[in-house]
Amino acid sequence: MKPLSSGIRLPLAALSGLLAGFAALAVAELVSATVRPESGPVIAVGGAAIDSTPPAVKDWAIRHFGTHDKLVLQLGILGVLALLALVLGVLALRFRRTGAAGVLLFGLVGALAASSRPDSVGSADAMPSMVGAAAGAGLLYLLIGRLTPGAGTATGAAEGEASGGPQDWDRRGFVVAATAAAVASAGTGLLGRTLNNANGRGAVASRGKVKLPAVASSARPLPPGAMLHTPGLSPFITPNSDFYRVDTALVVPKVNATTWRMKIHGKGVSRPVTLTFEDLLGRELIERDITLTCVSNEVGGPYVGNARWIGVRLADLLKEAGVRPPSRGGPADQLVARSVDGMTIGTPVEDVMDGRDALLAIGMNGEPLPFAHGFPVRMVVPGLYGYVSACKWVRDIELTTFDAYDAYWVKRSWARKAPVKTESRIDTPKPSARPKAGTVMIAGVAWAQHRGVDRVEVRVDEGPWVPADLAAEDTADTWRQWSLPWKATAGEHTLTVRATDRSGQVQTDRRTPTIPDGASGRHSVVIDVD
Ligand SMILES: Nc1nc2c(c(=O)[nH]1)N[C@H]1C(S)=C(S)[C@@H](COP(=O)(O)O)O[C@H]1N2
Ligand SMILES: [Mo]
Repeated sequence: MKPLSSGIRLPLAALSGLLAGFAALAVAELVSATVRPESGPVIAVGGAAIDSTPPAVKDWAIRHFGTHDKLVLQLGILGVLALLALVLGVLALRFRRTGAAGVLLFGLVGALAASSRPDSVGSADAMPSMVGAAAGAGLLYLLIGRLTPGAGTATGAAEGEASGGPQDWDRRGFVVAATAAAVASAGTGLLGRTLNNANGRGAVASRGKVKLPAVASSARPLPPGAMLHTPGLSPFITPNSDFYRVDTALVVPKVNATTWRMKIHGKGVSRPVTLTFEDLLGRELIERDITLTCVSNEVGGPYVGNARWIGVRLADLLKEAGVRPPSRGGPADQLVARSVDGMTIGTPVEDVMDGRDALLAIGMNGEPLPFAHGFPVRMVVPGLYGYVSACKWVRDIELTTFDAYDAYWVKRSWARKAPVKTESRIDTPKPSARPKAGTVMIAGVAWAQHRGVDRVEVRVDEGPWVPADLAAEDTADTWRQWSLPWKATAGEHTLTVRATDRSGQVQTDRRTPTIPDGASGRHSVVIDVD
């Protein structure tokens, strides 16, 4: 065997590694279409990476990549895989079997990740990675064979010699095999993608068929003056397309509403129920405006939105199931919602049953829930951060206790209970804006869900707190817009806002990080007036 450094064989071996990796992923994609899209190795490893990321890093990633964090993660995994594939290819040139075995080993990692995901359907989830890795390993073994003397066909070697000087490898054989492998992999991968997409089409069709019934209780008509229209200010109702999205799902679950079922069971449930989507549509529906906020939202951050939700009162369903809140002697103080993608979200039973509009929501701003926001059914509970209240793609509700069970984020050092903190945000002017001296509109939103916002004040530099004009309140569960015309003078200025909620609490200036129960502090914007 020749030393590794011999000319072109080295980069060709690396290329073989890449092709083997590509083939493995393509075959895995195709096999995953017969299992479920989430069982593919990249998604499974990505999901495992998300779940085992330290909370601080995850919080950082959410903030810095926003909703793109998942794309970044997938690209990162693909980048690492490509590097590993290059290395395995080079290794295989020297140790052909070992290189191929290396590909199998990575398949095993993918298989283990896939079959240990919380939403795993069992050993079938291991198939895409295993079959894919077997294909990749076989291909690598074959391609390296063309590069290794003695392994190529005699004619191939002879042709190589005849056409281009001394050569001890099967050039034509390699080119043919490599090209065929690349084409076949691309075709296989595409077919897998297409089948995976087709699998989601049933769910898409089921959503298209949903007609939201008339509601028994409409949202309060907006009082006059509830909406301000200052340029640059967040709209009072956040359109679905602009609504923030925070979840751990690498692939948005496509749940078919016609086969969706949800169970309510557990401690203190005397009459367990199983609900279909039809059942929900046939029940009394209410429509409510509720502002949702993420615990990962930094002071001044974007992870807050206000929507008009339609759903059934969760408390009614619980009562029918025989559930009593702890204050009335019920044995369960925690309601754990489970989603189709294995998320668990724990909510205080007391909060859900204390008369607030805790919803099992099916509609958002006049349409069925978008897939990204939990179609067909999600929870929405006014006053609590999303991670302790707003389970999307919910499929199971279990009554238990906080002592007996820690939900997903609690296991990762977030707080068990997390009411939304009183916060306010300056939407305009933007940081580093350069408005002209004269009247400048300062405007933004303030929220203290389920308590209500009573006052918003703005301060310029170290000046006095000046009350802002508050838009009329929709409900205590919604945010309020505010604005303040300001006679801006030239120079650099710091604008700061603070809200006061109905319990009299002034938004604190004490800065705390998002972990464990939400950021606190006041939002400031530094601008330069010309
Ligand atoms: N299944 C599932 N539900 C979930 C989450 C999730 O990761 N998976 N994230 C929660 C968090 S942290 C928040 S803030 C809200 C966000 O809801 P949205 O994406 O519709 O804005 O969903 C909650 N429900
Ligand atoms: Mo969140």
